[in-house]
Amino acid sequence: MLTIYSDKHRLHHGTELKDGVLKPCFEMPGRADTVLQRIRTVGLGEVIAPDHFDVSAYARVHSERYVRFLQQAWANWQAMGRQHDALPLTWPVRDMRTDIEPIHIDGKLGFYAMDAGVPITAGTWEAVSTSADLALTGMSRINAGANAAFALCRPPGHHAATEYMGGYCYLNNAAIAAQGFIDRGAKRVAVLDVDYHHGNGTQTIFYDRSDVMFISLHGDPLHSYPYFLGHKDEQGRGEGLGFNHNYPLPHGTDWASYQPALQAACRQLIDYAPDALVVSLGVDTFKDDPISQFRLDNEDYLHMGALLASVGKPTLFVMEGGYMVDDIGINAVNVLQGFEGS
Ligand code: SP5
Ligand code: ZN
Repeated sequence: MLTIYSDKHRLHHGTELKDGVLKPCFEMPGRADTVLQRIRTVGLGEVIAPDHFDVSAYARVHSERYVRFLQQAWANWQAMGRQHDALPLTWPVRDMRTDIEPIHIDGKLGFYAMDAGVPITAGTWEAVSTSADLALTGMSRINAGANAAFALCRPPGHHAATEYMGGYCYLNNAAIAAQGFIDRGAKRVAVLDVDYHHGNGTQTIFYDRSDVMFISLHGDPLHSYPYFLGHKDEQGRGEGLGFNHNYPLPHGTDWASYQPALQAACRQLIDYAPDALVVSLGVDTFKDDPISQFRLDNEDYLHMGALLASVGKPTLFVMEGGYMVDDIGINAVNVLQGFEGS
């Protein structure tokens, strides 16, 4: 399988607020390095650099003012004489105004964030825009006839919505790629999100649409981040009603209880018959993941890949989460090898 990769991801590694303390993000450069190393070890296939895309491709699913904010945030922050990572500290909760963008950088950061897990550093824009370009390059290769591709994205994207970042995510790589397929003539595209965390950003972006189906398997938001979205009764709205499917699963879910949900999701994908499938591939469902609560084991990811192949559609894999760095390469590449039937 073709992999799209860039070492620009190393330009981004920040600090997050966790358990009341500022700590280095679990979302760290070693994650992508380990996956790339595994790809080379097993000889998965060619590894190519991304093409460059214009920011207008990102603005197909994000607002222009949000993309501008991401581009300029570090400069705005530095202009205040600040050297450390930029983090938000005030959020527009219920009954506050979201129609007027604040001018002060502290206002902007809260306005465009859902949490304090999205530090902005000097290299963040270059890393996140390159990450989106990886997904767009994979999309473009599949559009040109490839059966599958793996965008080794870092930072991840599925928590980012039209106008906000969150959960280590800035630009929604999977959503940008799904929209790319539509813009190149696809009638229907499906996004299947197997990251441990609900893909709130992707769901929100496509919630009113029937041309992009979104399906997510994840830790029940009653107990797991992102807490405020991902319940079973979220089925889409208007035109999009019936084109959003959530499978919230309990703590301790292992392959025996995960497999039937994934099987059901695959049946929905087959019925929908998309022109292309985008898989938001998070492997934080692993039993030893430091921030998640499922119990999948290394070899379960081979079965996951085989099930995804049974959908029988051109498939773009987009890397999302997975924080047990020692196993992230084995688990992610097992999905890809399972998909290819090896
Ligand atoms: C892309 C992705 O996987 N983002 C995940 C962001 C999660 N951020 C908040 C995690 C809070 C987890 N707290 C659980 C503590 C367990 N000891
Ligand atoms: Zn996750």
